[in-house]
Amino acid sequence: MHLTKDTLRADVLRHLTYTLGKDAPHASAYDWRMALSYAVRDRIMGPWFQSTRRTWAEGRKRVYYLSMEFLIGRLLQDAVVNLGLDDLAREVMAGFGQDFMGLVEGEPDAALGNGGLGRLAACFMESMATVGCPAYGYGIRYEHGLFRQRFEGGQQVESPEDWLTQTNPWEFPRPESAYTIGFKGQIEGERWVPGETVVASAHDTPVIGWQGGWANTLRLWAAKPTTLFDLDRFNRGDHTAAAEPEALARTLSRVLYPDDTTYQGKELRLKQEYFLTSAALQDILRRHLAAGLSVADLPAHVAIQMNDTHPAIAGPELIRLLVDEHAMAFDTALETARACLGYTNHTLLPEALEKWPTYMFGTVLPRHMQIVERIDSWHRRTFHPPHYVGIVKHHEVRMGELAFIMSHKVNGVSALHSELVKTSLFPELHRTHPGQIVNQTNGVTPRRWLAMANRPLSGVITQAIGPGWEADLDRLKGLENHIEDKGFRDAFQAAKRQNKQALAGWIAASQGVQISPDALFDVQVKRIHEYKRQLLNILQTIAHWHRLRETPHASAVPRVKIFGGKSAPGYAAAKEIIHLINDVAAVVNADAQVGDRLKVVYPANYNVSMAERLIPAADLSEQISTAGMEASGTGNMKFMMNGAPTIGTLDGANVEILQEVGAENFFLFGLTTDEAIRRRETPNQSARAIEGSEMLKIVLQLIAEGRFSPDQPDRYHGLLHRIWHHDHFLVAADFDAYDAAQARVDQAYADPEIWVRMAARNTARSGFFSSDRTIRSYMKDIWNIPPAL
Ligand code: 26W
Repeated sequence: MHLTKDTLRADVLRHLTYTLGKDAPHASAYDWRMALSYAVRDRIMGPWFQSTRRTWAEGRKRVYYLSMEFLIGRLLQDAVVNLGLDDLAREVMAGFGQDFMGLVEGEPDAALGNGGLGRLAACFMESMATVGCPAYGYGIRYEHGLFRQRFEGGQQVESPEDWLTQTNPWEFPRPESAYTIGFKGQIEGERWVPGETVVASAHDTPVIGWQGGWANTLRLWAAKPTTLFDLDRFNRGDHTAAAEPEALARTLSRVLYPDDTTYQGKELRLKQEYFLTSAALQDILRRHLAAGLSVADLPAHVAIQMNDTHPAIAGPELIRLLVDEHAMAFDTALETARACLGYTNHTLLPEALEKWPTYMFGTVLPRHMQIVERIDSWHRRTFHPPHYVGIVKHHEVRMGELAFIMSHKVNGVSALHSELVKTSLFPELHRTHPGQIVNQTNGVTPRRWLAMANRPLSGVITQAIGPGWEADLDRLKGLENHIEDKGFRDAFQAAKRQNKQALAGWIAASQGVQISPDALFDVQVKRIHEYKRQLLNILQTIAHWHRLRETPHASAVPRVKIFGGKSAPGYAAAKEIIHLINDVAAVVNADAQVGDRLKVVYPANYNVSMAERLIPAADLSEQISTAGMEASGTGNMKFMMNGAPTIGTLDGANVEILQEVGAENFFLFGLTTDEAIRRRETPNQSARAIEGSEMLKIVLQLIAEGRFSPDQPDRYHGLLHRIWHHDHFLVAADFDAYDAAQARVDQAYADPEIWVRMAARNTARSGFFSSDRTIRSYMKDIWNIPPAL
């Protein structure tokens, strides 16, 4: 991958001229970014073709990662960093009078996901390319990704996102790879005659690994009509009706469902899930057969991973294709499918578990309904589970049970979560299929989240332990030997300070709030959800504010509370929390008495790019979910890598973070999973907790009086009533412990020599949380694929 400045320069100019049709003196920043993107993209073609050739020449088994979400973010800088073109690209673009980072920031995020599950899929794609795991990601090419968020009067307002209004330089349309997808209709004999059809048309994006050693394909499907246009109707003057088939088909890939963790039984969603899954499976079979292999050999060559239950129709669909189109016997088809399929569970929340009314499922997918019933009876006959266990129950098709039964391995995403999958989500199926549930603790890609997002710290790391840690993250352990070296500690601190200064500049410019880089940057960024307890954080912020006002002259560690995250549009309780955070921010930030000692900022429209700014500048990572409710968390790992200690509960992967980093470098508080379950059963548990906490009483009183909503003093009375009387998420029960943990944070931060050691130890001990480790573990335990690199 040796590339001189002159070649890259010439390539950028060539694309500007011949691909974009622009003369340099008239080129806009957009044109320059596109030209650079194409020039960089050219460098991916070599490894991409090479990887594909090797996979087929060596008859390698491939993984197919089926996901309704891929939360990718921007790709230009990622490609540049992975190809090692970072310095070159800066220099070349500067030569054209263009600021490289300015161009990078012009790229719209590919926001084809809601949160953790979608971002995990994107990290996995990058890691599969880095470790040399032959893989295809399959998803939907949503025209509109996750909605844009803005605040009006402190409240969330959504508007459509439209990343595709600009040309997407990273994708290749593949109109020749198209499949017909059927819905509804009848069964005639054993044959399904769909009543509606659409075409799934492929768009490929290459995914390049570290140092360009391997590249895989992300294949996203766009829905197209089978018949383009009703010409007869058009000629008769009925112009709107003429376009109907097109409009109908397009709705399928029009928009990403913005519901994170609340499931709604909408027919369009079921159709989207089947659209993705059927297109992917037809493509997998076509490729397998084109290589001259037989359908019976499928499990030796193909591993299919279902990212949650969203593509769980893959079980019945693969059986349908094998039985109806390849004349395989039903039981053989079922065993073949099971040998290929794996299912990852990402949530225990009952409201997130997909269940389809049998009438809807049977109407949209009549053949699959028959197959599901046969799978259920095969399962009963073969394994004799307890009589009440089944896929179809109470007139619903339960996708969790379907995915479980149709897979050879089921996995949770952290050690704690995987145990809870065994004991509380699928206890009977676990007893019926011992050993089928395994753990695969999540990870994140250190290329995007450290090498790319945090250049200052990456430089310090390379200076200390040499290059190459980016693809061998356990090597960060070597930083431990430098922690007692004052020069290293100063450099570590200086890198953090540089990131904080950059963030302060961005916040001043975008939010109009001045924050001091001397303050402790305390960051909670993630979807807004009651179980993640942003409410606990803002209540403690109020307590802190109150104390500062009571003791105006006491020396205190200055803090900036930073929030980021979107609520599902229909999630009223989450939207109320957003409103409260913004209301508190307005009061606190205008309080001259408190001044720089406390600021609250909540920039709107948190996304992958914003995470890349915020996380490297964070001093403290807020991971404060109610124990037993966060499957893993992956933001927690990104903060740790970037040298921000965690304040958190024993939940999800926090447990493993604590284990790796040690209790001295983690601010632990709160009830455990078992204690939380018992506490909820205690009568009046929240009222008792409030009565027992002087500070919490004051905080709730301030809100009740309308101190943060003077224009509408009773604005939060509903919210307060819920804290007093329900409080399922145990905000009151954990308040004092959280407040005390925050005091320990202040104490530690007050001594920079203590703090920098803690921060550096977090980075040094974060190697386990590389998604390379996660992917190698899936390859070994679930996919049975050896690495090609
Ligand atoms: C059907 C509605 C729906 C949509 C999305 C239900 C559930 C989901 C996802 C499972 C929610 C999700 O993103 N889960 C998160 O997955 C991450 C990656 O494993 C974990 O780190 C998070 O803890 C988990 O909340």
